[in-house]
Amino acid sequence: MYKDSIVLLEGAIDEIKLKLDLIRKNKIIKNERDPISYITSRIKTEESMKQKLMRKNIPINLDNALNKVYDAAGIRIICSYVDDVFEMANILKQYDDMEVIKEKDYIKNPKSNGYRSYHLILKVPVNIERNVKKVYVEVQIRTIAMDFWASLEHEMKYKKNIKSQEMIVNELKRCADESATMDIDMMSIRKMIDEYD
Ligand code: 0O2
Repeated sequence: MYKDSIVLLEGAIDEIKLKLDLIRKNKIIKNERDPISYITSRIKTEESMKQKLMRKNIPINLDNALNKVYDAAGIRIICSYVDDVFEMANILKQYDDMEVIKEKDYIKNPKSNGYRSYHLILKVPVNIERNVKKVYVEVQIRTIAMDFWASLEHEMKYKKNIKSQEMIVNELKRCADESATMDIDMMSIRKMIDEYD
């Protein structure tokens, strides 16, 4: 469906990665802590895009894949601490050349299943020769613990006929809440340690 647009989608991801790389280098030069633990990125598979368009009752075509849903290109920024997540979101929102299309704070407002993450949809200019195209990128910013949880919960979605589904859903919710408490505790401990030279 969007094979010919891969270069644009990858270009948009690279634009954000370059910005993130500079932020990290600048922090290191200033002897500040690197807020990012690691970064992953992906172009959504055509199959997954078709499923998403169908789920949202949107006709399956290239224009809709690139402009009606916003996550053909996606970046995940994994931070150690919750305050780093908000710092990264604020930094990314301040660039003049990227437009913030949508913002969802699933940390302050977790989903009922326990999902936590900060989502930004950015519109990123990509220069190819003399053409500038604006490309949507979904940026998910979360802690290591939130990412660990989301990966496990995501696995459940691919399994059919899970017999103890209700129990697993409840256990996942419990883990999400416990790890959210741990995230806050770890951040508080880090802040206490930070007060010493
Ligand atoms: P995949 O396979 O990860 O690509 P909307 O803004 O509601 O119109 P959307 O895109 O459904 O559209 O918004 P939302 O809720 O911000 O979700 C976008 C992505 O966040 C999802 O993409 C997931 O990657 C992640 N996500 C959201 N909710 C959950 C959740 O409950 N569990 C997990 N593990 N991930 C979640 P996709 O396309 O659904 O999936």
